[in-house]
Amino acid sequence: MTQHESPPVTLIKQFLPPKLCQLLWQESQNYPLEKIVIQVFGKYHPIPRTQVWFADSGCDYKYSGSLIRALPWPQELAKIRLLLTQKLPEYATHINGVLVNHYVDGQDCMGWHSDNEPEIVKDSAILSLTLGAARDFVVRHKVTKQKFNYLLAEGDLLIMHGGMQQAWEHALPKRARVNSPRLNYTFRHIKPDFYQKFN
Ligand SMILES: O=C(O)CCC(=O)C(=O)O
Repeated sequence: MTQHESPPVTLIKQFLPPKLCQLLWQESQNYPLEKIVIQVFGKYHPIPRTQVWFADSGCDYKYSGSLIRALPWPQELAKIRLLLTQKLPEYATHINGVLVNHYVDGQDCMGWHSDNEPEIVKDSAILSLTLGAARDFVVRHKVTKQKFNYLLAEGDLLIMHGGMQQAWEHALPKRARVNSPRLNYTFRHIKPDFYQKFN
C-alpha cells in the first residue's frame, strides 16, 4: 500500500432526516439493552456500553464467546432497514441483522477491533448509523498504523466497504467532554443458521 492510502469508507452526512432520527430514538427507549460481561485472562469485565442484536430468524451472533440470539426487528428500525435497501441497494440488499450499541456518555467506548466474526459474510459492507451525541470514530491500518478520524453525528451514515475489516481496525475512544447519550447501529449481512450447526 502507499503511505497515504485512505480507509475504504464512505461517510454520508445527515443521511437520516431529523424526523426519522426522532422516531427511531423514541422507539429505542424500549430496547432491551444489556451490559455484556466478557472474560479476559480469567477475569470478568462488564463492557463499557450496552447492546442489543436485532436480526432475521436464525441470524444469531457471537460476541466475545457469548451467543446472542436474534430478537425480531422493532417497527421503526425495520423501516430504516427498508430505506437503506431502497437508497443504497448495492450495499444494503442483504442486510439481515443490526447490532445496536448504546453509549451513556463519553466514558462509554469501544476498543480497537475489526468486525471479522466468521458469521459475517466475507467482504460484505457494514453500514453504521449514528443517533444522539456526535463522537469520534477512529480507523487504523493494521500494518502501517496510519490513523483516520471521522466525526459521526446524528443521522450520519458511514459505509465500511467490503475488504475493510481485513486491513483496518476501528474504535470509538472515550471523550471526556461528551456528556449525552449516543446510539450506533451497525447493519450487517450474517450467514443464516451459522450457529445452528453447532447446537
Ligand atoms: O459506535 C460506533 O460507532 C462503533 C461501533 C462498532 O465499532 C461496532 O459495532 O463494531
